[in-house]
Amino acid sequence: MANFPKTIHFTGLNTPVGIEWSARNLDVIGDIPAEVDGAFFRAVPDPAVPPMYADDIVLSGDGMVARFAISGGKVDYAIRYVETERYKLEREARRALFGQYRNPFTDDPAAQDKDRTVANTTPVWHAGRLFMTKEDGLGYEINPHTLETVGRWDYYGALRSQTFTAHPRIDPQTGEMFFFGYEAGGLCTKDVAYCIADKDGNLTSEQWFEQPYCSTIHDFAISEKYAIFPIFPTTADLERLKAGGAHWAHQQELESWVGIMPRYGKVEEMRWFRGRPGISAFHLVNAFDDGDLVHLDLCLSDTNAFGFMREAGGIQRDQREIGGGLTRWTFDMSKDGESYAERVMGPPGDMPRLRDVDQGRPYRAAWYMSMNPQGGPPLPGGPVGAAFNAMLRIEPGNGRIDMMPLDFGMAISEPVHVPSATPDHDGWLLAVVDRQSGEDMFQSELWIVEAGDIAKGPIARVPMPLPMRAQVHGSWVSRAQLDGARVPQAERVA
Ligand code: V55
Ligand code: FE
Repeated sequence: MANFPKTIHFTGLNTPVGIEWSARNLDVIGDIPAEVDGAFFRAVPDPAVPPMYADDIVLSGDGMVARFAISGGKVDYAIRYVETERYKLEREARRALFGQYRNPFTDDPAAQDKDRTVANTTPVWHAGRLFMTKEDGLGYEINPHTLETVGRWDYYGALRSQTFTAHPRIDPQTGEMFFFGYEAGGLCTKDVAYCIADKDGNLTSEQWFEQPYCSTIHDFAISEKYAIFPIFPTTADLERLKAGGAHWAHQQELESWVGIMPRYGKVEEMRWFRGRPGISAFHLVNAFDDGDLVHLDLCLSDTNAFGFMREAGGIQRDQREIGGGLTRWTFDMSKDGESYAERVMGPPGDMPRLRDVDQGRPYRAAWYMSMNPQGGPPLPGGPVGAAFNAMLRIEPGNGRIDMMPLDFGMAISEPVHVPSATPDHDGWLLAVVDRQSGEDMFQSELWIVEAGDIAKGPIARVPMPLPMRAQVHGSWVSRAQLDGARVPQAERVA
């Protein structure tokens, strides 16, 4: 990797791998329960060519889609590049044509007006299709059996938004996918498209509204009645981009907002609640209705978790000095006004997971990643540069918190949740765990953990034969869902 910069974004756990590979029948230590039957898809940013600028970041890495296929206690693995327009152009040129993160004004002329997205954030399964998504562009459909790229997904030309979130929400009862795109009308616009796709994958609704300022809306939430859009003061500016500057700058003094509208309503019905200045959250756990109240649980921090977004806003703060916690916001929809209640429920952390059936509903337990107080300094790596080394399970109803701590020199990436058919059984969590084994050497393993008893550690482990670059998000797709996969159709071209 001699041609990559020697920064946190390209060394340690973030060392580029760039190998498309597969392996069958990986070694399994312990027993994988028979109910764990399906595929764990992972989104892994991994730059295929060295970056144009030495200060490039993990978030710019070309998306790779990986799959652990698990059945009968056996595990196969495969990983391939998402063949975005950008990936194909740069592969052909054998060098970077696209410049800074989300700044087209820094691109090579050969990249002009081309699709800049790297589809590297979340594998999304809906209505029999798999998409690789990133919030700056449309998703790319992936053949879930071969991991080949089918093409850019725009709902048969129906979607007007230029972007598609990496965090759509699927209602477990209706099968509908609720999603949005921000900067929907183009670079640095305040336009947000709020959309619904029905259970068959057809776009049934797309409405646009303006957010208070152009912020990075990374995630949103649905309850049974509402769609909820959090607006945090990390903002984009076209003049800054034209001058070659950063897409995002965090503004510590600027107020935050939450927009709430009936999920089947009109965007004109949006109610705006005003929040504290400077706060930030990338991921929301869940939202649910409780009479006239709406509860929103989120991984809140007192500033932006990404160093490059803080620095662009002139904020000097060490990663370890960021405050925050798992937080519940409660909105009383029967009252007028802009205020809401706030209560801290758990330690700081991120990458929350929920059972699919609990989406938008009251829930018994959620899981998220955090820091082990006894785990020593975090391993450098992952998108923010410091990897998590503990998993937490929280029961918001009674405040109970359990931990699966990892030892010194270990890191965990976001798990997926696998449900069990047994009533009251929490199911399982599957996550990749990395262990430092030498200077710039890491051993990765897939861990299978009982979701109701995380403190006892993994019940099965799958050591990986090759290094693996840090993942962003993952998704579990059951055997039944895989069996219902649509065969990619030939008429759709990239
Ligand atoms: C995030 C990740 C991204 C991105 C913007 O985790 C935000 C947050 C992997 O890419 O482009
Ligand atoms: Fe995310």
